Amino acid sequence: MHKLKALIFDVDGTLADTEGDGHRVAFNQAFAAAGLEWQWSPRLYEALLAITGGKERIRHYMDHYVPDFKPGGDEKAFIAELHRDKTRRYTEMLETGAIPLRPGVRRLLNEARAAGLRLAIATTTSPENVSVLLRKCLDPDAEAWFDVIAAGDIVPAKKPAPDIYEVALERLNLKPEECLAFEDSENGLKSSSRAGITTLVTVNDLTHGHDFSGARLVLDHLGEPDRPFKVLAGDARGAAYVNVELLKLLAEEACTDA
Ligand code: XBP
Ligand code: MG
Repeated sequence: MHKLKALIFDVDGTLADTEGDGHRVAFNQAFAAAGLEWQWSPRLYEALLAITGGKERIRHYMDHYVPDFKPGGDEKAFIAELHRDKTRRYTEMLETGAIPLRPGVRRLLNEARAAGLRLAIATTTSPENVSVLLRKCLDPDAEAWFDVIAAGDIVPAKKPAPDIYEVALERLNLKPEECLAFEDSENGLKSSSRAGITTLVTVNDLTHGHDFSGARLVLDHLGEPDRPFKVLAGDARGAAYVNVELLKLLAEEACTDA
């Protein structure tokens, strides 16, 4: 018998393709506004995504790509201020023009709610980014659909550490085997797997080359009745799109395997 009680979603790259045309652009705008000549090209950004967390990513860039650069004052405060401006620009971008949700996301969230499954978020990005994305891209009331939104700096160690998923489990008051996680990246999959949660991956243009061994199912997207997913790894049990029935089967299968 399956024990599935909750679905825990990553945000960036999983709910919507927010990285390339969203976060990356906001970082570059913040750099320009601060008078810095830094430009993160799509190609460079793809490499920088290996470092999760915007502040952590800026620090990594400074250490490895512009090692001679020294900010006037305290480095931590400099990065924090730069990142604050990036967050302001990113949220403003979403307020004025929503980024579309990935295929199947809205449908699956609605079906899961109707079936009595609880919803949660476990993400590296800042909480204000999650709020505006849910509000503008999903539904004005969408924040209330999620019992738990675990985001950003509430954990000192970001993905691939399991901490953010562990916080989500603790706040849901559920065991890992009672949940399924949805991720799009290797760091995300490592994080959810280390927390003991069975994970379904939907890849995107920035992550399709990642190592997803350990995922229960790897798909190109969640699919819709008129837009079937492609199975990249795992057994989709003959399904053409992800629905609650398939998720219950996956959860049951994971319990039997354990
Ligand atoms: C998302 C991230 C974040 C975003 C930017 O990873 O790594 O850093 O790129 O957001 P995941 P912030 O999808 O695995 O949670 O600048 O707010 O950190
Ligand atoms: Mg992600």
